[in-house]
Amino acid sequence: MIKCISCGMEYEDDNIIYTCNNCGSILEVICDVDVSKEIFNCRKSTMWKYKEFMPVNESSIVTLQEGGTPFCKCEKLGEKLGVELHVKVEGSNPTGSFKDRGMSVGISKALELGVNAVGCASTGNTSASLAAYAARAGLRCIVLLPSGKVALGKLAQAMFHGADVISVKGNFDEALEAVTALALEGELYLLNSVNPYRLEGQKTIGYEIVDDLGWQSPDRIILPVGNAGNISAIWKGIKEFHRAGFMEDLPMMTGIQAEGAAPIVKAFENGKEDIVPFENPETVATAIRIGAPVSALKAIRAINESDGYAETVSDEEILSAQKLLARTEGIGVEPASAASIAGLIKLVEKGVVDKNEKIVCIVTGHLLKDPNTAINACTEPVEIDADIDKLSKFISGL
Ligand code: AN7
Repeated sequence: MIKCISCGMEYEDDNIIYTCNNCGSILEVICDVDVSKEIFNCRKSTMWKYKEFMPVNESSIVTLQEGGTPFCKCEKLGEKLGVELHVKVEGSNPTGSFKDRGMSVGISKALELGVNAVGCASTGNTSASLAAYAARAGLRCIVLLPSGKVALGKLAQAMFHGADVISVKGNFDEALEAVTALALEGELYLLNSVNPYRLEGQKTIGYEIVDDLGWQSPDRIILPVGNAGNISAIWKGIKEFHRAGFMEDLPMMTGIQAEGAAPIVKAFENGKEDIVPFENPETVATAIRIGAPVSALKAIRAINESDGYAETVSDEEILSAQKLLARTEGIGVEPASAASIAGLIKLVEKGVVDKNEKIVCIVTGHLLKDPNTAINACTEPVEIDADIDKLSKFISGL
């Protein structure tokens, strides 16, 4: 069953529907499961470990064994900031971002619905992931990308997996509007996160964090927010495990946006549930260069219900956090993902995060997604002859 989050209207699972026919609001999949957590014991560590909570039949599952990502305790960085820090490394998914979780469910659902073509608009990672899963399922894939603004690793993936890649003159929000219109015309099955099945995959990040912590909640989960699907999905997952009695406490959901693309932070600061879109969003973190997040209402509710927080970070803070995480803990992430670490640093300084809080930062995509930003942050290597004397002299002079 699918349900409208505003008016409560319900729809059958086999409806191809993205927003409520009655009021236009966004939808969610109702998940009503009664199992004991012991059923998860001894299962392989992928997101399908929690298959009872997934809205697809086992026989239709399209998977690349996504999920089960590293959960790294970061002692050095944590000590520096005075918190217990764990980092959930979503760049370790098959195509290098958390989007794979959503696409596994979304593409499985597409097969159940019998569609021929799938599509999305994307700042990059959604398209890379969709292209791979569509290839695996044998479906046509059409992706609309904001021209000139997609990081090269992601663009290469979308093209290499055989998607029809169209560069749209405009930003992500305009590309999303266009692809949504195509979906409503029946040209393709839309797999942006407005599709509630996508979020059913992504909610497993919440499940895994609780499982990773020995069936306990962290005090706080911090993550970057763009189109706002992920924070909404993770909160949904956490609430489901809480309702199932698998955990006692709940985490404060803390969303971080780039200063130049921060409609959710502005709404949070103004105590509003509605956002005012950023017309010309801009940030070095191109993944979250989004001005009118589709899941804003779910995200703001997640933040408020969980007594969480929303904060902005500057491009400078993002790039500096990206380097800090890479060089202190060995975890390489793309700029958008580093927003979670930059946000943590800022919230510690502001006193919003208490000393000794148990924090999980979600880093959403791999460093190599955006190779140009990584290369630009470094100096070119010096070229030297393969001569031991010259090399020794150079190394001792460093
Ligand atoms: C690395 O690929 O929107 O708040 O089109 O790639 O759920 O949108 C990507 C988003 C964070 C924000 N980190 O997640 C897309 C796209 C990375 C991302 C986000 C994205 P949402």
